[in-house]
Amino acid sequence: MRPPVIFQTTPSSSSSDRRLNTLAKHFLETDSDNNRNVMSAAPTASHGDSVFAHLVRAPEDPILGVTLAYNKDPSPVKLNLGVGAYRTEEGKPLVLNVVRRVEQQLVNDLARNKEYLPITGVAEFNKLSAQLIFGADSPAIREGRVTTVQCLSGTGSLRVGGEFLAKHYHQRTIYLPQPTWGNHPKVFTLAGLTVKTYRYYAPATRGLDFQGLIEDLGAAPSGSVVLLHACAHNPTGVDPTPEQWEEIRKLIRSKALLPFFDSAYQGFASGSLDKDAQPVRSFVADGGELLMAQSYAKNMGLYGERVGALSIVCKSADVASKVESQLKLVIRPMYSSPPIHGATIVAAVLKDSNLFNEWTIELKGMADRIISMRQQLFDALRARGTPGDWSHIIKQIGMFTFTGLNSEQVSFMTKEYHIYMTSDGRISMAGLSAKTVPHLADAIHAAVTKAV
Ligand code: KET
Repeated sequence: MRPPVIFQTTPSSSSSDRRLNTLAKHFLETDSDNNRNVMSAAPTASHGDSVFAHLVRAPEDPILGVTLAYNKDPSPVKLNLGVGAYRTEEGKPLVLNVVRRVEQQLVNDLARNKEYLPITGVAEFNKLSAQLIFGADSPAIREGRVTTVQCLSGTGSLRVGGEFLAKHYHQRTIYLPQPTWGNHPKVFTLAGLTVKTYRYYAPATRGLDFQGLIEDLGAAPSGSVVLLHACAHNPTGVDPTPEQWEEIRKLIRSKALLPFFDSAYQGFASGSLDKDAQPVRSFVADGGELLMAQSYAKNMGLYGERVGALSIVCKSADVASKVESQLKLVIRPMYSSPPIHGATIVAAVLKDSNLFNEWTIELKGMADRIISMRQQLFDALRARGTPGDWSHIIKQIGMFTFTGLNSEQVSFMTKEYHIYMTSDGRISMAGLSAKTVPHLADAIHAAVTKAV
């Protein structure tokens, strides 16, 4: 007699049928020695301790965790100045008009599909992104010496670049400015690089420690990688002057250090995309090599779409194409290929001169609103006679003010005023509005005059 069939699997049966069949067989198989069900002996059994029971709870992210704490606060006056994300005067997230319009066009275009992108992403997006940062007339692009791959926003671009360097570059040490964006050390350490720091910020002047920077980069072993914020340094809001950039460039080139630019705020420092790209372009113009991580999170408001690009400028087109072939080997096992939606939006905006102009106007509007918040906060503190020199609020640039408030003062402001910011005293100016400036000024005044 034939054995009973549990689930009949025919060539046309669905994959769920096949899975059920396999599962059923597992249940019926018994351990012939002691007649126990084999599954009950497995470490993932439904009873007993979790195989993850030994885990300790990890702390929240120092930046993104601020938003979580803010969300839990029921106070009507609460204010989130933590994460660097633009808000309108009404305190609402902003989707740019130009983005909305392009999205409508994309939805209506029935010729579009959702096939996998190539490993390197949307080709047009890559070409236009390189032009945006290096300049449309960049000789490096013309000569085919630049390879650009679409990545998961700025963070993903940094990570892919870091992994590529750890695999293929002879010097595995990367120097980060002190302080820097809190995620940098983690990204590069996990990519396989050794992280060291160079002096950047002078707390006494709340400005650049240019001497310290030159000394530290001067003492770095030849070939070391140096991370540079392309503009609007996070968290300090302090950038080198054009003359200082020139000295930094000469030092980096004379010591054969390898620059790795992080450009998360192009257009947010001065309001001009070209002006903010100037330091980077001078490094490309000297013919040397570099890495560039670009993000469209802030300047096109595409935070959650995760749109960015990694470019590597090489000495020759031949090297650039080999570099690209190796970047594909980094990306494929990491996430296979990037998402299609955000990069298609960016490409549409960058390639059409009308949409591009509209974008630059909206971008300038965001940058100008932040600048006006700086002035309003400065004036409000002056009006209150708050002790201390607050001129750095108007001198610093980009999305953030590095207030100089210490972590006790920050916790005081959170507890008493429901104002949320990172514990290093950084506030996102983009989260402020004319309506909320007085509340923040009151809180800072109280923190400075009353807190420990
Ligand atoms: N670089 C810098 C300097 C930076 O400030 C950010 C984000 C990124 C890269 C990455 O952005 P992405 O969204 O991956 O394109 N900074 C803000 C948000 C965050 O921490 O994730 C912030 O500092 O608030």
